[in-house]
Amino acid sequence: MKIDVAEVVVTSPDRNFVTLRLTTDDGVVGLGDATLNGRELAVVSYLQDHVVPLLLGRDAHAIEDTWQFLYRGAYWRRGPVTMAAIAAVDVALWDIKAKAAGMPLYQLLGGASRRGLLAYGHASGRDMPELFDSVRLHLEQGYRAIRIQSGVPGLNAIYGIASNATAIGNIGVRYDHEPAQRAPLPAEEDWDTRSYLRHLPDVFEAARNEFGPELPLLHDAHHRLTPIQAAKLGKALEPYDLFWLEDCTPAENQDALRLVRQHTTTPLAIGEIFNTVWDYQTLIREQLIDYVRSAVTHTGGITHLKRILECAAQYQIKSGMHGPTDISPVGMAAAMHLGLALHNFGIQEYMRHGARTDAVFRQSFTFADGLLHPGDEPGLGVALDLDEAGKYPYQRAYLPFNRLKDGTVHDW
Ligand code: GCO
Ligand code: MG
Repeated sequence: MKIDVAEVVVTSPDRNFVTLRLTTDDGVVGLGDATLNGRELAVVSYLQDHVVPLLLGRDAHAIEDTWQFLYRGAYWRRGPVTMAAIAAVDVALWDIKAKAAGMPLYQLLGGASRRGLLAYGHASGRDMPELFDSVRLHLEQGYRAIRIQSGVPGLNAIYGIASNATAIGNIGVRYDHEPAQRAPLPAEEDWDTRSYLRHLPDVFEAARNEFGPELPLLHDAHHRLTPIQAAKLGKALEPYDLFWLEDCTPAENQDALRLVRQHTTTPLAIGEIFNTVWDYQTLIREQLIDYVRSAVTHTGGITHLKRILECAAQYQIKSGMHGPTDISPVGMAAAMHLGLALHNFGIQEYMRHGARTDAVFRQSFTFADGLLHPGDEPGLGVALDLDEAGKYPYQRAYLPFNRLKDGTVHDW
């Protein structure tokens, strides 16, 4: 079975998505997600100009060989653009292999290790009443684990706070706060770490008083703290029993988490902007984290993320795969199949896509009683409707950026 056609499809139903669509000489179609939020067209070029010519005529079954060929053959290694492009090829080939075998992909990855994947959603509010309404809405929608992000008095716009609420279909309201606005220039947010550190423990105390001790609660600090600030926050949050504190320090500095770890037992998660196993070497070997946050889409696909998670398993570190709306339904399906099969699955981030996105990408997953399941269709269980996709051309979008009160650009 040879790769006969390789197309890169860019569509922007609710936001931009980049999809690689491979067709074999006997007509099997495989899909891979290559969406890199705010830098989408760099991956399109990497695929179209440099990878597609290498794929035509290759054995579609040779997944490991193709991975090594694309990774080592490029010579220039790692990085989000390269690893998203390789991920798209890898996932499309797994989709093809599973369809050829007539099985849902998780069966090829070892079979189901559980009934479904515990998923968490994003609740947020500018103040506590708004935040609590958002938590209640998520509970009504079936979530059994919830990330909470709150406004900070004195700051106008910060990461993770819903700016608008959109009514969608029969599932209620989607809080559309995922960053990357369709805009000619990035939006500016503001930040003050001392105000945040003072305010956040009160938010968690109020949330525990309101929703009780059982509900798993998570929080994302989005890389904005120094190691000692993160250590202080982790300690302050210990009474509220977080499921995890995410990205507390800038992700480039693996050593930072050694200091954080010395001071707090709050579980730590990191990795959404990592792209290879080498970004995790220190973190895994020294047991400095509890959850691996990488997405299949940005980490070289199923082949490479499985490798990372198998290393992590030796140290009791679990998966917590990245799943905001900038991971396409194809990338989400890949995460669900891998998560269902892995022994050391922890939790899956899951935000709902909009109705237009769901019409472009027809999906077979289910979400019931807090658990996701990828479904039992052969392959990933996602079909790309090219006519629908063609209705929504690419629109330039940028992630926001952040300034401190004195104007200094800060981690966003
Ligand atoms: C998360 C992430 C996202 C990122 C986004 C950037 O935890 O889901 O932090 O909200 O900011 O994926 O493109
Ligand atoms: Mg995050």
